[in-house]
Amino acid sequence: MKILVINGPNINLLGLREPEIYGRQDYKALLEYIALAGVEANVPVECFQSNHEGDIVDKIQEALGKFDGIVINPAAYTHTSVAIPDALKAVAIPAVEVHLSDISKREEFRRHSFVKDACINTYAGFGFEGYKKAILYLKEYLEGKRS
Ligand code: CA2
Repeated sequence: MKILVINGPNINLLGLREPEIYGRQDYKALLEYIALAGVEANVPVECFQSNHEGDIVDKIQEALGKFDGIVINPAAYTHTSVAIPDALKAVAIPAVEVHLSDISKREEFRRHSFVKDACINTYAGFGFEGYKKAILYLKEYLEGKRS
């Protein structure tokens, strides 16, 4: 079992501004947190970040046959992209959506996710912990312990 974690635009700038929304920790700390979550869950995890929608679509397509599950924080593309959920549906790799902030309680334009329908679950508003929850959820799902 192998899980791919995808982070979208500007997540690489975490910690620079808006700590009240995204926390004080930077992207390097997020990568370390996710790596530890993978070790604790005993699941190999690979991380990918891009500021480009097409690169994220390419990565999802390339995941076919290589990864069993995808954790994705599409960042701003959550609210604009049709290509990313289309790619997730096309490869049919079980995916869990993650957001650091609770997008349901933010500006109107952030409340809708185009990606949600292509995912088996969503964690929003748990900060870094959302990624761990997503990895554990996917692990149980892939082991057949969740439907
Ligand atoms: O809450 C989340 O995880 C988001 O996906 C984060 C995105 C935002 O566009 C989504 O609506 C919700 C933004 C990620 C990074 O934003 C930064 C803002 C200031 C400084 C550094 C990064």
